[in-house]
Parts: sequence; structure tokens; C-alpha cells
Amino acid sequence: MPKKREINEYSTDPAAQQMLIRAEELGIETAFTRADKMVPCNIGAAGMCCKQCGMGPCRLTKSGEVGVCGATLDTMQARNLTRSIAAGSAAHSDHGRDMAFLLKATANGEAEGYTIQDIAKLHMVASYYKIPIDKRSPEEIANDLADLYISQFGQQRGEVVPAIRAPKKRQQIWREQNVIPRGVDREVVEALHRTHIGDDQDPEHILNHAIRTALADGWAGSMIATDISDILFGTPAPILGQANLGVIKEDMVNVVVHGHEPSLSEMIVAASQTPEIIEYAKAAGAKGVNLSGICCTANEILMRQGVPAAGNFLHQELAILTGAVEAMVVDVQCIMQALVGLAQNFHTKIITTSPKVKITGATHIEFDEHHALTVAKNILKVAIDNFKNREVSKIRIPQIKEDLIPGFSHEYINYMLGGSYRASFRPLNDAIMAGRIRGVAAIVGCNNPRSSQDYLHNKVVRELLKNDVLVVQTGCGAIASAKLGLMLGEAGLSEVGSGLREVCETIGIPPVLHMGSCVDNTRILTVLTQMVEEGGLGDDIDQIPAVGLAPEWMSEKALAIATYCVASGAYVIFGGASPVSGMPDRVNDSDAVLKYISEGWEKIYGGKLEFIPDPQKMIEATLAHIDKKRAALGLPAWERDKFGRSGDLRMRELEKLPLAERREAIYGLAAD
Ligand code: NFS
Repeated sequence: MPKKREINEYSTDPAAQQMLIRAEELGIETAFTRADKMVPCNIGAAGMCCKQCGMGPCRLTKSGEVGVCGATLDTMQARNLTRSIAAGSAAHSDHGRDMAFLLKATANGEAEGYTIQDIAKLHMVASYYKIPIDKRSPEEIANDLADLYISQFGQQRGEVVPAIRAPKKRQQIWREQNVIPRGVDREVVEALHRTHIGDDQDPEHILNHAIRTALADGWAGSMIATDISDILFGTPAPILGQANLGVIKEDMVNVVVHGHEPSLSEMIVAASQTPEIIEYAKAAGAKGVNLSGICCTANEILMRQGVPAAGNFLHQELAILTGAVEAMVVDVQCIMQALVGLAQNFHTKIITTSPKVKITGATHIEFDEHHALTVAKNILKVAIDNFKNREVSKIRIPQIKEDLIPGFSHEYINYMLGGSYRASFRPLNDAIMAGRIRGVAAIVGCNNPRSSQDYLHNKVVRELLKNDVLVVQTGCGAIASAKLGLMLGEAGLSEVGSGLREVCETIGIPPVLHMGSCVDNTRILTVLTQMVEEGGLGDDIDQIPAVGLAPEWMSEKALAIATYCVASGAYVIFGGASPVSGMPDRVNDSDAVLKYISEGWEKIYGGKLEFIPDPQKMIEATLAHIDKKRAALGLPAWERDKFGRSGDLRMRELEKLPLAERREAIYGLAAD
């Protein structure tokens, strides 16, 4: 009988704990309790099951066993992993495709409510591809860019164009390995073809195509999504936001947007601010409409509009449990089917909007970019009409929320390091070279109900900060830190090593930078590229003292992201379970796939993918890698407390003194 965990083993977040207690009171299942009951299939979890044809499924549980067709464990694991990477790449890249169509429609005046908001970004992106800018309207330029980007999905030969934005040396490695994607769709289709019964059977050869497929996501599909979101909705810059369930308001119509594509959520934000909708809400007896977000759509509107995040992936059910959500509006990805059944315990309506996603029992109001504002208003009116159906006695909103400053796009990081008159990555590179910053960690990815929510994220973040590692975050990992208050300068800095703190205080940034949604992991690729171009940290991404981590990963998108980061030169560490672990106690004959994605890929790309469930070991591996890269660059070894003794630290001590004594100590002025 599987063991039921205690509430604090489900989540480290006190708001989540309150809601989980509430769920128990009401006898309602959640992903947390379902995870207790559902014991994972240990054969499938280890990548040892092949169900690619009708002769199986074949489960390899004995040493030397092969499938009916003769497929070995290595081949099965390579196939399974590659299929997951293809699915993850497809999801994020299809999001990019829709953004490209939206840009085209906007450029041609066919997208109600949308405009080109960031002309500077449009010009910058167009100039990468030599699209003429001079004396042309933003719409003309955007139309050309949209055509170019749309063509990247169906392109059959050649190279996807954003690949030219990678460091020169990296491009050379990719060309030598023949892994620059030809077109996004082509690589995903080929991944499915190669992993079909009776096709590619050499594990390394299969995994090489996984690299090409993932690169089609990172350096095309997802990068296109980020570029266009910025062009249409503005490149993010720091803005005040809030995170956690306490952002839900008792006296307002609460609409939670959940999913991924900013095309819908941005329009719902716009619609919620129209007098028509505000009046409609007041007429229904509410003070207005209160929007909040879950998952990456939360990140999109949080970093651009300051709309609060109700939480990360595992908060989607918990938000409904507050009893105060009139509608949860979803588009694509990371949406639990359980939402509909859960919502039936309350008045909450689950509204699906994407032509690609319907859930049995949900209300479907289809989104159409040509009439987006009208659709958004209709959705909000359905939510407002539902306000009267609330059962006040069922409302329990945890009064827990935290402020944060999100919006650290790569453009803003560049700007913040030197202002508009000397914007540059130089100060960041210098801080790393001197050892004030030991290295950089990108801590990203999901929640997984198989571990305590946010625990692994926050443990790793906190420990790395103490070691002077600058942390950048995206996706649900970013929301985990936000809920803890680590994305606020003053709150976060007390937990930070002295060298990193000196840098953060000088620039005026939190020690954990929120860089956006998961498609925005491409911003991290851009930052790493710009750090290379700035000089002093080698001539390719694999030389930078940096590590990528996804401590609580669960989605196939995370595997795709990991793989394109590895192919770009990064060491990537995943927590939780490895999908290609095998079962060493039962099948001893091979860990070839695990070795290949680690040592094998490292030889070729300088990056590697490893699964390390123990957070302490994860932290040790991160720091060891950072130190190894520092040494290889000939940089001084990092020393704890070497920096931060002058300047700010002294000021902090002096701040404790009465004003007169402080003045005397600082300026040598006699107290008057
Ligand atoms: Ni990323 Fe965003 Fe969250 Fe995981 Fe899902 S929301 S795209 S996949 S769960 S981080």
C-alpha cells in the first residue's frame, strides 16, 4: 500500500499547505495525493519499456534481454528519450509558430487589439537577418520578419536562421556535427520517423538527432516565440509584482489565466481594463476584475504588466480550492485534466480557449487572434456572470503573498550593467573574472508532486547564493523563488555571499533574476553568447563558469530545453528521476545512454546532461563545475569573503550606529 505523505512533505509553501489541509477537509484529491496513490511503473520510469509497435509493449527486465524485434535496452532508451525531446520541442516551437502568425496578422492590420509595441526590438531582430529597416514602417518590417520566421518551421534544407546568433565557434561545432536544424517541423518529424519500429537503431546516432531536434527548439522555435512576444508586447524590464495565492481577492471577480501563450493573456489583461468590463463587474456586485496567472502565462504577464502570479504548476488546483475563482482560463500546456472535476466542487468555470486543447466537461470559448479583444471580453463576461454563483462559506484564501521584481530580459541586464550610455556585459564578466561572482546558475523548470513542492528549487538556490553564484530563473522555478522573497533586492541580499552581494548592491539588482517563462530560456542562451562576445571568459559558451539546473522537472519540454542547453555548451543537472536510469540491480548490462548524454556529449559539445536526485550532490556538482571552468580560464580560485569587506559591508555596520556617530565615522565629522 503506497504511503500517504504529511502535508509538509507535499509542499514547503505555507499557502499551499493551507490549501492542502482544506482539500483534506473537503475530501478532494489533488496531484499531491494522486502521486501518493499512483506508484510509477518502474520499468517505464527507467526507460526500459518500448511500446512503439504492436508486437509489444516489450519490457526489458533481465540482463541481455531484447524486444521482439531485437531492440536492445540502449536503443529503447535512446528512442524514448528522443521522442520526449521531440514532443517538448514541438510544444514550445508550436507556441513560436502561433506567435509568428500573430505577428503577420498584426503587421497586416488583421489582429484586433494587437500593435507592435517594441519597435527597437523589431529593428534589432530584423537587423540580425539583414531585413531592411531604413525608411520602412514597423508594419512593413514586421511583415518581412513574420514571413521569415513562419518559413523556419517548414523549411526543408539549409539552416534555421537564428542559429547565426550563436557564438562563431559554437556554430562551427554544430556544422561539423551536422546538427544545425534545417527546419523546426522537419527535425520533429524526423525524430518520430527515426524512432519508429525498424528505423534508426544505433543509440548514439538516434541521440545525435535528439540534439538537432532540441536545437530547433532553442535556437529557432522558442527563440522566435521570445523575439515576437517582446516585439508585440514589449521587452520586459523590472516591474513590481506579487506571487502566491494571497493575490486572489475576496471582493473581486477572480480570473486565473493558466497556460503559456501571451497572445491570449495579454488581451485578457487589456480587456479587463476597459470601462465596459469594469462596469460590468461592478454591476455584478464585485469591486472589479482581479487577474492572476499560473505557470508560464503567469510569467509572461507578470514580467510585462505586473499582473500577479497565483503560483506555479502545482498551484493550479490549489487556486480553485480557494473557492474564490470565477474562471480559470487555459490555453496550452501544463494544464491538468483534473481541474474540471475539482472545479465541480466549487462554482469555478474552466474555460479552454485553444483550438488545440479541449477538456471534457470544460467550457470552450475559442480564441481567434483576428477578434482577440472581443473574445477576451466574452471570456471575462462569462467569469463575471459566474460571480453570483459563489458560495461565500467555501471561500478560504491564504493571506500569503510576496513582492518581487521580475523582468530581467537580456536587454535589460545589458542596460542595467552600465546605463544607456555604456550598456555592456563588461561589469558582469569582470565580476566573474575577479571572483566576486563565482559563476552563474540558471535554475529553471517545473514542480513535480513526487518531491516536496519548491523544496529542491529553494534549497539549491539558497545554497548557491551563499557561494556567490548569481542565479537566473525562468518558468515555475522562478515563481518558487518569488514566493520566498528572493527576487527582491533587500529581502534576498541577506542570504547572499559577500562578493555577490557587493555586485548586487552596486548595480541595484536582486541576487536572483527572473528572466521570464520557459520559452525565454532562449534569453539565457543570448546572455551567455553576449558574455562570450564581451571577452575574458573564453570564446564559446562551454567555457563560461555556468550551470543549468532543473531540480523538480517533470515535462518533456524540460528535456528539450536541457538538450539544447547541452548542445550549446552547458552542464545541465536534473533532479528527480532519470528517464533513462535503467535498473542497475536488475539489468546490469548497460548504462550506455546515460554515459553518452553525459561524457559522450561533453566530448563533442562541452556540455552534458546528468540526473542527480540528491540536492546536496547537485550543489556540489554545480560548484565543482564552476570552479573547473574558472581554473580552465586561468581565473583566480574563488575565495569566500574575499570581497565585500569594504564599501557596503562597512556601511551596513555603520548603519547600526546613531546618526551623529555614523557621520563622524564616515566623514570624520565631529558630532554637533
Ligand atoms: Ni516549463 Fe511552463 Fe512550469 Fe514546467 Fe510547465 S509551466 S513551460 S513545463 S510546469 S516550468
